Amino acid sequence: KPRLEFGEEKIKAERMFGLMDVFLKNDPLSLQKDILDHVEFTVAKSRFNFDDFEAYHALAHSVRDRLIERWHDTQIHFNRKGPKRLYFLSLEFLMGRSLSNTVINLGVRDQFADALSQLGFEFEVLAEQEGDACLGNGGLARLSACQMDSLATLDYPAIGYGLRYQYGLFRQVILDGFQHEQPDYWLNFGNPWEIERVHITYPVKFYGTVTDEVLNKEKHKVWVPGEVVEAVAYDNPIPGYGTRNTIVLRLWAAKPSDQHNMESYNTGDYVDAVVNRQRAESISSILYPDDRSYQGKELQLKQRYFFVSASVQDIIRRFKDTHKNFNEFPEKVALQLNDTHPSLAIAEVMRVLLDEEHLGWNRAWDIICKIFSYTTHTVSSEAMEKIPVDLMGSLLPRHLQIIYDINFNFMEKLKKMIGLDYDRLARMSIVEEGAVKNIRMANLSIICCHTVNGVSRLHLELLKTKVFRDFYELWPHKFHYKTNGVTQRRWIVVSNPSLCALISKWLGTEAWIRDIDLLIGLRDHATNAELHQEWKMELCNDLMLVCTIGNVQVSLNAMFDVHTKRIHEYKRQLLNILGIIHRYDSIKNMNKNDRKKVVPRVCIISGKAAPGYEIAKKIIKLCHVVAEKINNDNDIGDLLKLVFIPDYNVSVAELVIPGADLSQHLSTAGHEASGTSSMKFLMNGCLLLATEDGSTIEMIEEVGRENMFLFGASVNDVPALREKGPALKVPLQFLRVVRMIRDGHFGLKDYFKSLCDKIETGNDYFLVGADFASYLEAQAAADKAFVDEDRWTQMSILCAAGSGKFSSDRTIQEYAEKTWGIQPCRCPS
Ligand code: B1N
Repeated sequence: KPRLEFGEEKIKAERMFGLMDVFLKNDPLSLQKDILDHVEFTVAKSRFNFDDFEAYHALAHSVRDRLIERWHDTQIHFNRKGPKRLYFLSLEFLMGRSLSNTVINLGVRDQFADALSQLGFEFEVLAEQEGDACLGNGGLARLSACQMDSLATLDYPAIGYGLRYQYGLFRQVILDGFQHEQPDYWLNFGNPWEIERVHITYPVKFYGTVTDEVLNKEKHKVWVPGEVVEAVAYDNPIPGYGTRNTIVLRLWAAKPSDQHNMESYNTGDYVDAVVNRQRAESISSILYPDDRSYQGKELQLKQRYFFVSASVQDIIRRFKDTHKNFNEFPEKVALQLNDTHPSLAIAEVMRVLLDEEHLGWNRAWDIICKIFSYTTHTVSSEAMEKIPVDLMGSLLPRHLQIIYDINFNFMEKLKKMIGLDYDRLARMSIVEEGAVKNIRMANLSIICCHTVNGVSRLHLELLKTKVFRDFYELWPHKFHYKTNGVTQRRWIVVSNPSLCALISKWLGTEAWIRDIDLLIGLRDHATNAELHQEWKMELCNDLMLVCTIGNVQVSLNAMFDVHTKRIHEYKRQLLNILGIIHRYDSIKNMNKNDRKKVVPRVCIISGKAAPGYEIAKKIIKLCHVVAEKINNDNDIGDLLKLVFIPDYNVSVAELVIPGADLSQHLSTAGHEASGTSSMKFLMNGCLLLATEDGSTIEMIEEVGRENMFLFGASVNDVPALREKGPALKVPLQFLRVVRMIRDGHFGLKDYFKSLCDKIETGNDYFLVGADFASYLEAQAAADKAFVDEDRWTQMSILCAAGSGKFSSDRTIQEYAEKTWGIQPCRCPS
């Protein structure tokens, strides 16, 4: 509703509208003028003298103006229509760079590129100036980013909530082959993609006590906090592709609050008080590196509650702007918990409904059970989050009471349903008894959410039969899965423009960029010689990758074999390195003739190890010493190279994935909930060498077993193999390569001893030895297929053609229809 309507006000309003153009224009002259204006007035440099970095900032601001325009329109449209909204709560978002993605989604990439070239700048060069936004660890965080892109593109009324960490995921620096961590102070050079909302702030309370008060003759709990911190909103618009819809990712930053400790100003030292206030900012300062073992650190819990409280206040404020009665809350609000990290939101909404809105327990509980859904990304009970009761009681005393009450009610109900099976009751209780009492966040989430989703079909099977078996037996209807997906906009259109053009040419349309099912049309051309020719050229286009590798000389005819993901024992980078040592050793022992038959390989490994994860760090060092040996062995030449690319992040992935011929996904079966990098490789026509784990199982159905290189024990084999212990048979080749490391063939034999011990028969939890023979066979099959160019090209086309299921558009549509109950709400163009 326009504010200025009557009399003089109306005249003012007309004048304002008259002064505005309806939309910003995208012709070359308007774009150039915009960019130069931003050089002069935003970056504050003379338009006659600015460098690439300043040009990037001016460009980014011009793009951002267009983004804001659409975002405003979308908001107005949503407000007018009042649809049910999805609130997506995640502590991690791996957005990477924004510029290229944004201009492509806005449909102005070529216009900007033309405008810039007339000014003497190259778009791609300026795009390289942007740093990565690494506000997350790995798969889970990049998944959130892909899902935001799909939510916007599919016109869903959604808002993402997260934390604006001042330090993103640590930077990995390799010194003498060892990983070192450095802080990623990513905001140092300014962030043109965010809009600071100084007026959108909420107080967040911590510590203190809970008292009883009587209000209107009813007893109420009142939480008197010991500390208050302010949450300030930073909005990051997320544009959809092929739509005007632009949604927002709202990130919270902690600022000192004026409510904080006012007395200290009056009573004590002014300077100390100001310094203390400043400490508030530390709450949102750092992203915790994931080591899959939540340690119940106070600052981390504080961070999570800070995020949850600000988001919940924002959601309730938005609801109350247009609604008086909370009965309608479930019709307007869906809250999605990305793993248990934000699951305190359950207790927080309950607290607000009880203590601030005075709804009464039953009404509040009824609402809670209708609005929350939860996706777990975890496969083992050990990795489930627990918070020590003492910590929770001191930081969030009222929430602990509420969780106890929820648990009491649940236990009473459960006893009626299953009787006095105390073991089972203890397993299902939210409170874990023991030397240290803990709150089990997964149990809390399952009890309070209407839906629990796994991230692949196999993952759901594991949840039902193992991790959440007790709950599944109680409430089978709650458990579902939505196989993960990735956005083809980022992973083909942005990162592989030549493949994108090729696909559009052969499908005769660009519609697959919004409607991924069309990709299947490539199958019709899978044997077409002309397509083969063009596809082969595309596959050979590894130049960017070669540049990324840096100073290692490689042959362009080689197979580019890529293994990129977090370094973790279960992901078995060690299996890859042992395989490489075996290949090296075999080549060394070959005669001249046999050497001629060897398919040259460039093996690329990249990934970060959690700072405290010693074994993972040793794997990185092992990779370096092995590379050192092989790459400098003249006897080997171009036949085998090993390169470790430091500091793996979204931007590195965008370079590496399009250039890969083969990618490795080696998790011990039953350990990878889904895996998403495989989906990006598959879309790019890269062949997969993989175990039958997580989402790979569904890939087999989509592209056919014959188009993949599968190996290793299946999920059902794993327990029996482990049980064999020292009796487990491992191949001689395996013993030989481990011996080479033990004997110091690559140096540092003492340092690598513990690593070798870990895969010693009887000790080898992740079954590196047991899977070794089968791994080598799959590698040999890949070599054989690579030599037959036509066969390889056809396999590659069929992989891309069959990758449609793994678009996050499909995932999001399933969530929207089956879990969240939201409808598209498309802003008119
Ligand atoms: O989530 C991805 C899956 O594709 C992967 O298989 C899964 O390993 C990954 C604590 C996690 N699970 N758990 C995490 C991340 C950060 C943290 O602090 C745990 N990440 C996954 C997407 O579903």
